[in-house]
Amino acid sequence: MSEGRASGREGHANGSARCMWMRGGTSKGGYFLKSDLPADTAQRDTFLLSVLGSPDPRQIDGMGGADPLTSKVAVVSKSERDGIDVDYLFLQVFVDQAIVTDAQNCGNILAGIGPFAIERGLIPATGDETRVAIFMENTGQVAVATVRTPGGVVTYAGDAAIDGVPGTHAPIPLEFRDTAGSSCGALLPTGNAVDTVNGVPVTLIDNGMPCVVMKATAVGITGYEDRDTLDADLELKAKIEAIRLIVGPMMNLGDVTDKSVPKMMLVAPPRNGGAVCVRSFIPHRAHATIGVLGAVSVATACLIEGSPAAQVAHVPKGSRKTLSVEHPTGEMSCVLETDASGTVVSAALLRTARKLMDGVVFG
Ligand code: NQM
Repeated sequence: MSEGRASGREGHANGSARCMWMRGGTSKGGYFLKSDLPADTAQRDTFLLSVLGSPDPRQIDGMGGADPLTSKVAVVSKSERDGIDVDYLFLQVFVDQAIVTDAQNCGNILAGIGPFAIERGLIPATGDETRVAIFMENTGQVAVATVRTPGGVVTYAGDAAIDGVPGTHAPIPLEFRDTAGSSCGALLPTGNAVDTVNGVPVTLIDNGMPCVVMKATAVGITGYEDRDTLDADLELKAKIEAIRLIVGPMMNLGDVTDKSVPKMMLVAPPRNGGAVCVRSFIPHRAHATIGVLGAVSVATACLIEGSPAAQVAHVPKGSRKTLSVEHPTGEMSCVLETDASGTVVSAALLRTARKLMDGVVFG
């Protein structure tokens, strides 16, 4: 075991490990070097559940924020792959169940990976900006993050604002390529632009995140509700969970009862000059904003003729389109690049991140 690896020391049953706590985009979680965590997956997960304080709706005995968006973990290592700087495994630690899953990616936590990798010395800073090529182990795809490193040091301060986070911070542009079919094997795993499930027309799509996109009105809401209203709507939640369980196998995800995918995306016409308005469930709680790759997948659905999203969206013309995805606390702009056939070939978004704590965490 290396220094800092979960080691059972200091009277904590599950040990301790070196860790950085960071906000990545509109999420927050623990960032670990892979070498600082137990190599055995079961031991690692027991440690992480204990660190976050799960299972417990308040996560009172751990670092988690009693919300799936703040109960997240990044495991990072130097990459052996050609042209890649670091490997990133995302783990979602459930709040009120003893589940740690790698079945999804996370583009928000991804925003902290570049700064973390530089701070931990996995890669050198290369000037005022450092481009970090990140292999996303969950889905086998690559993202490139650009980190501000004036004088060879990571800075988190800057003038970029993202909705859902107060204040301004250093911009961290993220670029994705070839994210289609990340977990489902194909952009449209059923081969259809629209399937009808329990009488609701849906698009089953995966452009980096498996998503079920439907009109909000098709499940009885406007699509402009706030997070608390959505979370209190148990009838709505039951309706969309029933759909989710049916489409899991259709999307090649198998039984999704204990999985955090697919995400449920309820779309409506934009209200603030954007391309589309979305309320998302991830999958059992409403999202405060929207996931990064979730937004990419919904924006992509807006380009699919005849889909529920296309029916409500205002899509700009041109092969390089900026789609502003409106969410409960603002918007997220996705820049989509399409080829001659109209297929999305790359996506870019702006995020920020901030180091909150660097030290040793106890399980
Ligand atoms: O879709 C939450 C988040 C996410 C995921 C979730 C994400 C993404 O906002 O890339 O960022 O969908 O569970 O952190």
